[in-house]
Amino acid sequence: MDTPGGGAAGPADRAMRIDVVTLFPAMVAEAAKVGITGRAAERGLWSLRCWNPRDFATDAHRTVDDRPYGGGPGMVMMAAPLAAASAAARGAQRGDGVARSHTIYLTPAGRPLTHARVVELAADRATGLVLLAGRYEGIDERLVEREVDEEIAIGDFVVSGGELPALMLIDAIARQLPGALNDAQSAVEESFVAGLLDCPHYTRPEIHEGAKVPDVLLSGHHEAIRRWRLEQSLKRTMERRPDLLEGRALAKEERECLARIRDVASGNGRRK
Ligand code: 9WO
Repeated sequence: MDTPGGGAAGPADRAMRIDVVTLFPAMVAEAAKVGITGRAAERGLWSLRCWNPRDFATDAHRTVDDRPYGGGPGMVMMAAPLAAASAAARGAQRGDGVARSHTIYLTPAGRPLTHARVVELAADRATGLVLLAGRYEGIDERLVEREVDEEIAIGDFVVSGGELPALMLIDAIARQLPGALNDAQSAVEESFVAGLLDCPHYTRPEIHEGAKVPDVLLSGHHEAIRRWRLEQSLKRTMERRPDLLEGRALAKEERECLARIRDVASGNGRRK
């Protein structure tokens, strides 16, 4: 299924090409048209094509799955239709001027995805990505051995298919493409990239169900607001993801802020 992306792009700012092998191409194509990924495609930053292994099945019933050797529940995706669909994707990437292809299988057994890996994948726009989205109980291992360059897990959980993990990977990559984000969205990105969780956000009305917006955010005092937001990010990160702080180089202001937060948390909070 063709999902035309954006306009032409030169070598330096060429559009990133991503193909998805999936039994549900419409699910992937429609979801990718929404929000930041859709806007990035319209801006010519990336383009999507989907390939359905069922279109490459050779029998009259367009069979793509079969019972597992060795017995057991469920069905396994057959190697041949997947291999033919992957080859078609790679061939189309070559035909469209993509220098090389990198095939990624989305599976809980893969290497956990990190921001660093997303940045690497987004930076190499000369390499087309072919994302394999499995269904049923999995795919024939011989396909994995022969065709897959990298296995990626989005998290330690199992969902019904690889399509949603593939869409999460696409979304994370699209956000890294120059021109994809506006200033506000970049700010959200920056906070995670800075290694901190985001601060709390508030909008109108000032009182919702009796709960007020923090006074500092209404003060118009930009430096006080900046400090409050940094403090809140550090506090949340310390409480929810202390691992993000381990080994992270802290600026002097961040160190002092964390010390104050820890003092308050341990009950030694000195009034200013
Ligand atoms: C399922 C599974 C369960 C335990 C350990 C390893 C596993 N691999 C798979 C698998 O590859 N399943 C196929 C793809 C078929 C069933 C749907 N699939 C899937 C991929 N479910 N969940 C994912 C997934 C992918 C990336 N990150 C998290 C979950």
